[in-house]
Amino acid sequence: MGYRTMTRFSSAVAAATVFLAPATPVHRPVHEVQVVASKFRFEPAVIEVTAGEPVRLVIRSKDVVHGFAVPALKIDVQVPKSDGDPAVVEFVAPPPGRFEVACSEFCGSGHGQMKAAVVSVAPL
Ligand SMILES: [Cu+2]
Repeated sequence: MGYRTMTRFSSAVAAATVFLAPATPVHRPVHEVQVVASKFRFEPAVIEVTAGEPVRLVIRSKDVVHGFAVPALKIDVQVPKSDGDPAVVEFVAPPPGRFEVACSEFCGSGHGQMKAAVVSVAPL
């Protein structure tokens, strides 16, 4: 009797699991992008992401300290110089649009021209 009850319970759990599976959030793998900062550019200069996906930017400097700022997304991190750890930024890609990136740490004569963009596109 005890055994049967247990079996029925297990079957019910299994059925419930199968039934609920489609309702759980869709698994969204993190879109990781390696970004290299150097005097006076970011590579890639256009970081394309898909609206709604989780994004991780791993930003390394090839030379001095830089900053990676995306004011519209409230992102502003310091990027340590080349022998330091990379800066890591995680966010959920915003609705479609273009979001300007600028260096936010004075890094020399071309600092003001050190620009890039995060471009978010609609999912297919
Ligand atoms: Cu700079």
